[in-house]
Amino acid sequence: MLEKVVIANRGEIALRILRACKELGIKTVAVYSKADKDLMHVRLADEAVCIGPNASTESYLNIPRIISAAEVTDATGIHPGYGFLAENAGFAEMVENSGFTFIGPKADTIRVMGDKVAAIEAMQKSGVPTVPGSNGPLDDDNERTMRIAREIGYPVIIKAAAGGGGRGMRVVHSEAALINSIFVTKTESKAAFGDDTVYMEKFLENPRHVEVQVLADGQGSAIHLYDRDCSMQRRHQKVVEEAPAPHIDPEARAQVLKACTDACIEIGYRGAGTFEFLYENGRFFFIEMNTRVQVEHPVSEMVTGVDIIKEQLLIASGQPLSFKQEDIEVSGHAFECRINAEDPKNFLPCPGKINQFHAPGGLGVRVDSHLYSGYSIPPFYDSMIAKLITYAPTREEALKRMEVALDEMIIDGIKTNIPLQKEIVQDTNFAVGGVNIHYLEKKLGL
Ligand code: MV4
Repeated sequence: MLEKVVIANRGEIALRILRACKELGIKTVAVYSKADKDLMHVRLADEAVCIGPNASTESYLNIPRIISAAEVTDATGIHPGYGFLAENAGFAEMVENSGFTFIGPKADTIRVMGDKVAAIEAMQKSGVPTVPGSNGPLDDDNERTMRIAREIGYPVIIKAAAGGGGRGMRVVHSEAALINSIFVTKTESKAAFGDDTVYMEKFLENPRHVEVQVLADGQGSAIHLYDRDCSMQRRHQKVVEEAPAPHIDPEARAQVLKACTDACIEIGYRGAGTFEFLYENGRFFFIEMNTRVQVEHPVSEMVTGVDIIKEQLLIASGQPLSFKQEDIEVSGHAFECRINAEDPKNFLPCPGKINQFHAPGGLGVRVDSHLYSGYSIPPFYDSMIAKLITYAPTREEALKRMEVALDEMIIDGIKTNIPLQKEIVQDTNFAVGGVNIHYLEKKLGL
């Protein structure tokens, strides 16, 4: 078993990882920037090391400082959380080469999934359904490119192989615009990622974002924890997530879940991961794989009873998965509202001091947050300050529970998006379930 783990992250996920380590009897090392000395998990960790100034480039993204912190504390493993270095293959490699356990997939797996063209190719080989597209990079043979687009049918979307999460993509509606759009996407991609490889897909106009959570031990076993719907988003930032995804065709679901676990075994996947799909007209289309634990993992935990972070730690400790797919049942329904320190009208970040924090509670209410009364939210990092999660036997009850919990939550001293979340949970179309990825932006009049 891992003996001592460096938590290479901050905020709510650092606290979440700390709790899982404590339950498993693993010692913890918090690494923090100057601005983060008052974080809750820094107080609760067995040891804490300041790794640099406020800027994340000099602290949470500074690989040598994080590895040094592991060295000076005699840690055995490093958990990257999400964001920061979580999907940096070079980091994973350096962690392992320095003699520590990276709590995540092999560096090579992270590298393959970071290259969206390679990821799609790997998935197709394993029978995961993908979006009709170029199946490989576009080259400078314009005739060939135009032929591919014609075969797929307009609109098409040009995506950067090094992109993902909504960065480096462009929709093309006609052949007249195709070649220039590819040129612009390549130029932007080169500037942003240092790589101008692009590929083409059919542009799906009104899909939902449905993703599948998996756990694999890298020793031949893989299971899924069903699906989540994350369609309620604005500018590629998820706002509300739920599990399981509502109104999914049962046959398509069974097929895609099986394909995901098959793919994990085929590629020798290790750790927690997420297969991202677009879901339209009863069909799933793979777009990307995330090789980290995700912000929204709690909704899957609530409906399956599996502690995803504990499983990450057990897998990284070399233990085979202790359960089989048949042992995992999905029961009930869960929602997660992301609570951000931001102006609910213009979405600008609102850091500052929390005079009073009151977390809602009661049956089926979970709050994953590092907040406490008197804490000051620094202006240097992401504005997400809490995740409010509700669970109930039915979707309807879980949604009502969220409405009540949002009313009870007090975050005094700064502006938050709680008013927006209240609007969303009272939205009649959201109550029915199954709204698409454009719903929130349209509702907000963007
Ligand atoms: C797409 C798409 C439509 N068709 N691909 C955006 C984020 C990145 N992960 C992939 N994205 C999209 N890819 C095809 N072929 C629409 C989006 C998209 C989107 C996807 C998921 C969640 C929110 C989104 C918002 C805008 C566009």
